[in-house]
Amino acid sequence: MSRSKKHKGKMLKEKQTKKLPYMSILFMVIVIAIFSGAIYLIMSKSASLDPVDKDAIKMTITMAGFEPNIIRAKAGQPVTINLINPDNSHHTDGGGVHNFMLTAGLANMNITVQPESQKVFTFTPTQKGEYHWYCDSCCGGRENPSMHGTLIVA
Ligand SMILES: [Cu+2]
Repeated sequence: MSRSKKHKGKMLKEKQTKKLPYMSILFMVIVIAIFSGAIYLIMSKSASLDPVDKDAIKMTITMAGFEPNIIRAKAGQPVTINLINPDNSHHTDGGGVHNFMLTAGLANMNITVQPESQKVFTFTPTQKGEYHWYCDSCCGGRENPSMHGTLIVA
């Protein structure tokens, strides 16, 4: 009697030790899946912020302002800007949305770029001069000194 009990106990122990590697493999698989998922998300986000139009002027707009904030152009020649907004929608001011407004003298442009996205737009300056653009969707908008840029048409 005592012998069979002992045997049963041994069997149970064996079952537990057999189950253990299976559980740790499952755990490892889950950990790897979570990590590769996170890496994929990070990579895909930065990849999507590469300019879609390589021939355009690459311009980023963040809470810090426009980069570059001076553009030189020639009258009569089209200007194409690839505006990139890397800010996310968690910004409390304006929800990460930025825009490019150029309303004085040259054109009437109001280009909105959503958080973590980009927009390509083209316009043709017709007259020489200096023109001002700004963003009015965040941080005080037009009143914010960093949310401005200058287009110099020669
Ligand atoms: Cu803005």
